[in-house]
Amino acid sequence: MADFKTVEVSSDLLIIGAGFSACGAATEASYWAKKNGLKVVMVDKAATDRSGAVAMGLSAINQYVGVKDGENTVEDYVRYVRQDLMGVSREDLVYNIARHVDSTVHLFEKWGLKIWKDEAGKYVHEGRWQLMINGESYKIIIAEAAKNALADAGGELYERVFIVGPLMDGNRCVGAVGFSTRENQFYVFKAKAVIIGAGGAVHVFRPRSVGEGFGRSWYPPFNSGTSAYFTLQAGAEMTCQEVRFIPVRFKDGYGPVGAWFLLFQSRAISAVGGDYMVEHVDELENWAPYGLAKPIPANLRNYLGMMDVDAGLGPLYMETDEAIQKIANEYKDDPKAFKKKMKELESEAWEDFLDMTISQAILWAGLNVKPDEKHSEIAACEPYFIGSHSGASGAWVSGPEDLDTPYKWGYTNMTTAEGLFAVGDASGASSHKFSSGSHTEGRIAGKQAIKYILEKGKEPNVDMAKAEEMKKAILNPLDLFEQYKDEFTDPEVNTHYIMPRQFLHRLQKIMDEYAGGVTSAFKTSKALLERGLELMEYLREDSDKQAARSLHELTRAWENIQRMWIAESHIRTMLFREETRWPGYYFRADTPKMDNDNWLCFCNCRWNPDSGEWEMSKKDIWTMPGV
Ligand code: SFD
Ligand code: AMP
Repeated sequence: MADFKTVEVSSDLLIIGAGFSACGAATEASYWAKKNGLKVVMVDKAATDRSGAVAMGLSAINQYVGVKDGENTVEDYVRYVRQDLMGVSREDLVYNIARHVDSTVHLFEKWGLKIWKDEAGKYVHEGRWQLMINGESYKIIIAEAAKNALADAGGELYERVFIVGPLMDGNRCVGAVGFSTRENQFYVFKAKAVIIGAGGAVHVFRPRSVGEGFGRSWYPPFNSGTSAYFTLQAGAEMTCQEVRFIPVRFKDGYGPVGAWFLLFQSRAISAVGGDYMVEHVDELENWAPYGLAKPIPANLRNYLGMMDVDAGLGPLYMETDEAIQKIANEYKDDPKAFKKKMKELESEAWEDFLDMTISQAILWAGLNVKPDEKHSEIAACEPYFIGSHSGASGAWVSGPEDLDTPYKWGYTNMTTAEGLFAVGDASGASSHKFSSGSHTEGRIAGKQAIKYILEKGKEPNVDMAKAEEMKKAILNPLDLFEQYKDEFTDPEVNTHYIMPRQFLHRLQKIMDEYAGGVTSAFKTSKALLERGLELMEYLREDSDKQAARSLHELTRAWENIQRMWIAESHIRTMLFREETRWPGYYFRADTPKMDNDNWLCFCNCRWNPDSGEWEMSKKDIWTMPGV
């Protein structure tokens, strides 16, 4: 076996990930841990300052309810999420986050985040729920608060440690194992409670950007499905694994469109100039009641655009020039004011990208795009798993104590595995949390996990023989390479192993062609899904044949395995749900209609660690009384 030192780290609470939700958890848990003499440890595969979805920054805070200004109520937000997710949301979780999210945003501002204000000192809204920010350093600000809180409570932060999977004592999660991405060290983290906040998953499906563009995607390429793998391996129940997210973005640079649609009130059109939201309005009746209410759900907005693409009317364009001209025209009688407004709009347009998707600005510059002169191409991206945005995949977690719901078996945000909490993209059916809501959910779970430790926490009973077994399996790709590398002249072509990149391409091909990826125009069917599952079996058989030359490739190999698991749960859940509910995310051609009588429910899945079998189930939707 490769020579790796085993490092043991003990704590009361282990937080996995140091993204938005985990930073929220660390900030809040540290406060309560300090009061109670408990130790918190946070661990991330990258560096907290620039890790996860917000690494490059963001240009807006997408969840702010604005209760203090009387702008909206928490119940309004519950209605909004119900509508956007075609009726399928855990309203208790959405409500719980929404009632606390404003205080999180106020903390962000206190910590130094610049939120745009108008002349009257009020926040500038991008849309009803969204606030404009100067967000290039958003992640650094939130990371600083988490690191300070941890340090103040005597906690520890481990960076560049890749977490592979959970340590279990029966149904109780007692820690995690992983390895350093920089040194030959294997880590065994022991804890009385664990919070998983390691984000969603990308590159499960074949991306649009391949070849020299490989690695470009809307979602951060380093979130590989660790959260879902972790909770699945722990035997926890999952929900909405079929609800992937497909954002429409500026093509190839993946720049955001929210500011264009909401702030600049722009239209999107087909190549022949039609506004697909107007031309296909009749189609929305097929998706009533959701298709007929406002705002039209994100998947339906996608779908109407896809109808044009399917009809050969692509490319689609964002009418940036028209939108800018329309706003500036209000000043047309005053040439000086007009010029000033145009300059201001132009710089806002560029800042939107420079705050969060710098490569889109570079691409625009490279293609000589002037947004005020010419429209710009948009397209639907490949599918991603991001339960905190407009997707919904993640673990099935216990609801808040004070609401009378059928979803309570423990502490808020605890999964069905004892002592294991899930937050952000890791927790399901509570979409539209975004950055602020994910941090809020982290705070909620951080406080609850400390409560759990104080009331029910036990010394973690970690079987070190089992941990050693896991070490051997985790380092296997390095051993395999060493053992067989000299048998062939090309180290990447070998009958004994495959390289992580080759394995990834195989996974992506299966998902793309059978599970409704880009080249299948996001369509699938029972027959395709069943064939996809068959091929996944072969892929799984080969998953322990991956070889790695370095720590870098070892990371890639384990990211692949995590992706393979989220992929399988996705296929199985799409197969289970015999209807089409979210056209624009995926379309089941053999069950093309929404079927509220049978499928207005959650579809849950669980991998049973004892039998190795998958269990599928339906769960009722609880609707908030009076909302
Ligand atoms: O509008 C391991 N999001 C936006 N939210 C907003 O509020 N405003 C916006 O402007 C947003 N835009 C946006 C957004 C997301 C993305 C991808 C883009 C644009 C391109 C949503 C938020 O970013 C999102 O909701 C939160 O970030 C979710 O938080 P969380 O904690 O669930 O995920 P994370 O922040 O990505 O952090 C994950 C962390 O886990 C680490 N990690 N650590 C150890 N071991 C492993 N094996 C690990 N695997 C992953 C990561 O390094 C990371 O630190 S808009 O354009 O849509
Ligand atoms: P996006 O950049 O698409 O992620 O959008 C940012 C925010 O604006 C999210 O909350 C979206 O749901 C919302 N949004 C984007 N476009 C629209 C639209 N056309 N109508 C309503 N909401 C939108």
